[in-house]
Amino acid sequence: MTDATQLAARLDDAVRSGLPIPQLSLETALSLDEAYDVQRAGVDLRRRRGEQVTGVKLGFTSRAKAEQMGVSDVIVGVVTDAMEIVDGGIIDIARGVHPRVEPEVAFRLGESVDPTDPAIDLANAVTDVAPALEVIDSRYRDFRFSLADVVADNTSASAYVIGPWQSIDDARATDGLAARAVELAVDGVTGETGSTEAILGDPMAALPAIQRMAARHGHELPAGAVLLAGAATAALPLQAGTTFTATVAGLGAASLRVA
Ligand code: OOG
Repeated sequence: MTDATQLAARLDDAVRSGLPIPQLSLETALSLDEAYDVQRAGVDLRRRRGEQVTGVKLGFTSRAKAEQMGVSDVIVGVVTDAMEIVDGGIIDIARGVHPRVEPEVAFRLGESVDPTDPAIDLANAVTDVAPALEVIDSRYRDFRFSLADVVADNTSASAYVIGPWQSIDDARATDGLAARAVELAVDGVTGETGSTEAILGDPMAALPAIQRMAARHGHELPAGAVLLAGAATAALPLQAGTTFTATVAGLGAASLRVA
């Protein structure tokens, strides 16, 4: 068993037990590339359990998020069908270690893309856009980590909800996607507010970033893949018995009930 497989198994145990582990970087010097190897080994474990990869997510695209977590580089992670919750669906709070939720913008690919092909512009393959919620749940104690730690931990990916899809062309024709108001509400009361501008200045800017990261770290971008562009505000802790709703002006809303 390689180190990456062993480290991935420790993170996977934390996902399944709900018990946090110490940061890997406290014991093991992990380069960023090695951290992506651990992430890949963790995704392989999920695949062997029958999970199917549904897409990729970008992290730390927002300055508020980066400041909240004390980390600054953009990172990429993988989402699977086991993480998907239908819009308005229920998440069991007992499933996580210390889950938090954040409002996002999601894209969907109409065709498969080879991210390593420099002639390809990922934006041209995107057909739809939607408001989304992402549940992040660091497997590390106190939600504290280095950049390598969080990459190894599949960028804290835990669950996601996609709101109504609409055509990217229609959405962009009316004012583009930048500078749209974003709200994260808890039981209908405003919790966090922000703007899609927080996502790299414009969520469209997440696409070349995803392409570059996917090419570098070997993530696939098949037709139908969901691309989560990153959070537009700081994250809020999930609380049992509450409903979280992310609203993106002009795109609509996505919601999640916590049981
Ligand atoms: C890492 C994941 C951050 C985002 O949208 O910035 C992320 C974390 O904060 O645990 O998904």
